[in-house]
Amino acid sequence: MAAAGRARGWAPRSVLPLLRLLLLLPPPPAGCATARDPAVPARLSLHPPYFNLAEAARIWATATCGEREPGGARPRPELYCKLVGGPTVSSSGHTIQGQFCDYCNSEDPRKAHPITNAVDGSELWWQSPPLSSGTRYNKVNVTLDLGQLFQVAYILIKFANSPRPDLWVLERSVDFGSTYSPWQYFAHSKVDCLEQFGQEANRAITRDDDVLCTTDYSRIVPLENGEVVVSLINGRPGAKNFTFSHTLREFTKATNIRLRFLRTNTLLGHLISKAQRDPTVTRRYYYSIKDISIGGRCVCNGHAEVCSANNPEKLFRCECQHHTCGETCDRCCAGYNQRHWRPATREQSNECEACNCHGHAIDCYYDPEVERQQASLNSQGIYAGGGVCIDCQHNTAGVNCEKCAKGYYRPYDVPVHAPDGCIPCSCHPDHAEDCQQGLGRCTCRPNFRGDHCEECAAGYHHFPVCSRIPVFPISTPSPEDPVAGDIKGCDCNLAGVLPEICDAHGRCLCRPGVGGPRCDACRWGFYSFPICQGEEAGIPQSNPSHSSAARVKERMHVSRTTGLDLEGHFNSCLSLHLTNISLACTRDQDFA
Ligand SMILES: [Ca+2]
Repeated sequence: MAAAGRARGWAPRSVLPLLRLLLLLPPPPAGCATARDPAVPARLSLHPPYFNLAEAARIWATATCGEREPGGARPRPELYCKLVGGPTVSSSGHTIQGQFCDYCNSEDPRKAHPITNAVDGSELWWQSPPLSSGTRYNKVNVTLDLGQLFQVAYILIKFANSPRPDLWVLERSVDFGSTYSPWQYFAHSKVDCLEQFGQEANRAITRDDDVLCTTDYSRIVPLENGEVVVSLINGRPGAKNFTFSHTLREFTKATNIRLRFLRTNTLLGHLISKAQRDPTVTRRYYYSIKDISIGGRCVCNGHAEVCSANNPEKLFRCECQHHTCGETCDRCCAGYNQRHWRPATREQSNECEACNCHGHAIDCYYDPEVERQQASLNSQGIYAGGGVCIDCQHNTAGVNCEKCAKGYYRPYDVPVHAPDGCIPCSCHPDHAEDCQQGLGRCTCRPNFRGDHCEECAAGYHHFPVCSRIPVFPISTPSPEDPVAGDIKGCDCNLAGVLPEICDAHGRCLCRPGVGGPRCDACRWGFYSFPICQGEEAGIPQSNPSHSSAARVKERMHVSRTTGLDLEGHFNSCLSLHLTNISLACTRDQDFA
């Protein structure tokens, strides 16, 4: 096996424009070196020029004539003969039974045929071991490692001093050589296409990723200097609209290209099985390649018109435009994710769009849900796109860093993009969680109230602690022994209680003159709830509207509800509480 890495960073050869014409490649995109014709509308997708990928590729072969393999028993120098007569150029070869023969020797520069000769652009060639060294040399692989992902438009292979192969497969890898898939099959006959590859020969292309089996390039003639041209774009349905055909764009991608030779061509191919043991015949059967050209370009997704290796890694890199980034311009640059990334097309540049973070963030990400909700403001001030600002600075927050962070507010007259627009809320952090935008009024915690949360909220006491006023069971007979799940607030009549309402045990704290468990009646000797004036303030006047019949009715009600004979007491009650008899005399303790 021979391997070689080649220097990168060279200029494309002048032969490529000719190849482009020859292969009817699409014209270079607008913005390239050629002057733009004003009559032709500018393409909105950008593409770097095609160049010969083979010149920068690493190449190796599984076997090379005159090169010793590890543990191999092949002779060196290794004798081979040509199918045709004399040498085409002056050589030190000699003639055996009318055949021109010579030796390969990797140790003699004049007789060496290393695989690097296949990509050197010169007349030197690579040559495989002849089948006289073993019929296993029917199967030889030549692999090119492109080093990165490229889009390949065509492959041109010039063969040297042997006919083109009889049976072989052109393969590609998009995962740096881990797996290979066929690009095109080559066979001498239609039967071989079917039997060897399961493909109908020379079928018309109907799909962008059709893998063809062609018999055009396996004929015995020319015996020397034959060529194979494979166009991977032209003739396919997507060729006229390459940027729109995802299938064709994918079909042309490769990181590695492999020529998997399976059978050499012979003058009498059907006799090879009989002749293969005859070294005088089989030393004429081998592969030779003078040069391989691979027309390809960087995959830049329509966002770059220059791809160069002018970087420390010496790898070809798209010089991305349209605010795109990444090796293949396959993502939007930081801060330009207002829209979802898309490749450029002939009609649309699909430029990445800046997010509107009001100068408070440098990066953003795209969220389709935010776009669906129209929650993101673009740089034109319109709710369009799905950019979400990342790491808002200057105490800002929100999808567009348009809000102030918690604990900060922006006064009404300060613009949203002002770097110091968000100022701290002037609220005690223990009393308030935040403050309102514009005015800065404090948003109090639940147990505080007031503009500056300077007092306890209803139901809380003891500023600045503002703890909750205790709550007590009312449905259990003993407030000191509450039942879990049966807790309610103090059950007091607020018209009759002191400001404290109730004590730590839930007992209502009645105002002077007021009595009862709920402080909802005047004590004995006081009247006019909730005023509950004292007796000494004067004997109330008889209420003339209160008829004797009504009094009897009320007296009977009191008797029923208390179960006591209160008639004597009731009369006294009536005499004192004529204005509010039902409140004053319906509670038993008032009569105790
Ligand atoms: Ca060469």
